Order: sequence, then C-alpha cells, then structure tokens
Amino acid sequence: MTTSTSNTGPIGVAVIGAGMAGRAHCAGYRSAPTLFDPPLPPLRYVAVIDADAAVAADAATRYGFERSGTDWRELLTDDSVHVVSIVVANALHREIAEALLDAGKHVLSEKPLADTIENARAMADAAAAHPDLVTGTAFVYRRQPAVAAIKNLVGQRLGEVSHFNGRYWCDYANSPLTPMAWRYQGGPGTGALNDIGSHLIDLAEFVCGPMTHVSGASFTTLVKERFVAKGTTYGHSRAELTEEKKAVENDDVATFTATFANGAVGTFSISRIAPGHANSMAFDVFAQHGAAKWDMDRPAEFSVVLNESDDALAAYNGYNQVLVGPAHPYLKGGVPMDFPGVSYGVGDLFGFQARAFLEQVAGIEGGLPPVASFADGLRDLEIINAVISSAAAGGATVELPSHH
Ligand code: SOE
Repeated sequence: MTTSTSNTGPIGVAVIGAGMAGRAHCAGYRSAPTLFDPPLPPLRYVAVIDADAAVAADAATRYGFERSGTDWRELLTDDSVHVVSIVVANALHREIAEALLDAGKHVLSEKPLADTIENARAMADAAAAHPDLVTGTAFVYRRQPAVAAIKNLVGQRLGEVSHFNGRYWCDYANSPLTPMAWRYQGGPGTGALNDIGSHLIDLAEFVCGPMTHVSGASFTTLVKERFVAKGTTYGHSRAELTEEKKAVENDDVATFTATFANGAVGTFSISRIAPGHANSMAFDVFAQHGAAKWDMDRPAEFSVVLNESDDALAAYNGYNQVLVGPAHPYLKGGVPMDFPGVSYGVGDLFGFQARAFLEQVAGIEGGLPPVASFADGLRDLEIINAVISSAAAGGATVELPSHH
C-alpha cells in the first residue's frame, strides 16, 4: 500500500523515545535520504520526545532535529509532523499509536507491536480504520541483507523447508545488577519472548512461511528480583542503584516448538541471560535441496549447502561461505561502498527500514520491500500469545489463527 502525504512540503518526522532504539530511529531517518534511488522528497527533522528532557535534548542535538520535548501529545497538533516513530515501552505503544493515527500521522512502532494481544489487536484495528495512513512494525532484521538473501534462496532454490532452528540469545539481563526496567514487568511471555523472541518469530515466518501450531512452550526466570535504579534507565544500561528491589514478573528464557503450514518443524530458543551473547540471533533452515544458516555474530556472511541435483556426495562437501555483497539485497545503492567488509558489510538496517517506510509514505512505487505492517505486528503477537497459552497448559499444542 502506498500513501502520499497530503502536503506538498517536506515530510516531517518525529521520534518518541530517545533511548538506544530511539536513537537508532533518529539515525535511520538521517541516513534514509542518502540511500537508494529515486531520491526521497525533502525531510524535515522536527522533534525528539522523551520523558527525560535532557535525554531528549541531547538526542535532538546529536541527530539534528529542530526541537525536543517531553510530551508526545504536542505532536498531535503539529502539522509539520507527518511520520512518527514510537520507541518506548511496549505497554505504551497502543495509546500513542491510536492518538497519532487519529491525528493523521503515519506511525512506525517498534516491535513487539504491544505488550499484550489485546493491545496489539486494538492497534491493528486502529490502522485498519485509517487506510490512508501507513503503519509499520519495526522488525528490522528483515533488512539484514543475509536474512533477505536466505529468504530468496528458500523461495527460489532450496525447495520445501523441513526444519527451522532459531535462537536469539542476549546477555543484557544476566547480571542482577542490571536494574529493574519495563523489560522485566508484565506477565509470562512479556520478557525475553516478547522483547527478542518477537524478532525471531517474525524472521521464521519471513523466511519459511506461516506457522500453524506451537507446542512444548516453557518459560524460566532465574534472576527473580532486580534493584530499582536512581533516575531513568534506558535500554540495557546499568545505573546507580537504590537499596530497593522489585520482583521480576516475566521470562528470562523461553523455548518452544512450532509447525509450519507445509509440515516443517521449527525449534526456538530465546534467552536474555546468555553470557557472551550481547545480541546474538542465529538460525539454520534445512530444505529439500540444501540448507542455509546465518549468525548475527558474523552478520556480513552466511553459509549455504545447495544440492539441487540431489547428488548423494554433494552434501558431504559441507557449507559454502557467502560474503554479503552487492549481489544481495540492500547493499547495492544502500551503502556508499558496497563491497564486503567496508561498512561492516551490512549497512544501516535502521536506515534501510526508514527509507522503506518513507517510500510508502511518499507513494514511491517499486522500491524496497514494505515495512512489516501493524497487521504483521499483530500476527507476531498472536504467535507469542499462543506460546504463552502453550506454556500455561504444560506445553500443550496450540493452533494459531490463520495467517492474514
Ligand atoms: C534489537 O536488536 C533488540 O533485539 C531490541 O529489539 C530489543 O528490545 C533489545 O532488548 C535487544 O536488541
């Protein structure tokens, strides 16, 4: 779907949330006009909003936005703002998105779409009630060139998928000295599963197609309480701690199994207490004519076994390493020097995402694949909700709603 802005002037952008991910959105909007062709319409970097005035001001200065503020509601009546990124706690997404859509803004929400399935449904309904506006869910790893290249290989050459094995391991929550924050509040499944499992689940369907069932789900919480920080905390950051402790309400580790529509099996392991894995997603996909694998620890390469001739010996040759380069999605035109190793070989994922979203807003046809919509974000929460139901029922098999 493409939607042109109603104005003839620049597209005004604003970002709500100036933590680590909010700044990634700011940087993405700054780099978007430098990427790909045709040139985007002129952008205007209007405002960065954050509850902490100093943090908002710092981000606005660093990323060249005209102003900063502490109340996102000021954007609702600002006619110079057309596009807004929501990059705050998951539980706040719904209220902000509904108000922005009612105010006629295009909305790019960070993942997961919301903290609960009910709030995600309401956001998807709000988007459907505003078909003239573009909505997005920021599943940024769809913009990894290697992931997009493997998706193409699965669709064009690897044949029927039999098994997807994925893991997303982080270490940000491993220490009890990492302070209490929104990531640790909310019911079962709103922890590691919601925060990082949401990426892996979206990637699994992006690469392998729709799932139909989940089963064998289990959640574990090992760090059961955390110190309350003095002042505001952002991202995974450490902070000066008070003596007060609060109970952790959600999952440090989540595991589950899935079945895809073609009968393939998916196995998932998600952890936020995995030392040595700062931000480490990896997956293998096995199929009729071979296999592919990618590891975020080595993002500028992936490996492939291609055995279309079904040669009994060919598989024994093992995997071939592929260096991500201009033959793969997003690099040609997406980075100034598109040969391996210069821009860390993968470029600016948030810039690719911002460019795709702005193409949709500007009505530019035939450019990048569109950003995942609010409906895609709801789909992700439907799967997360089914995993929560499976875990609550001792690992029972739970059927998923049909894919939209
Ligand atoms: C991004 O890579 C990401 O997965 C975020 O989306 C999560 O919120 C963060 O906790 C870990 O990094």
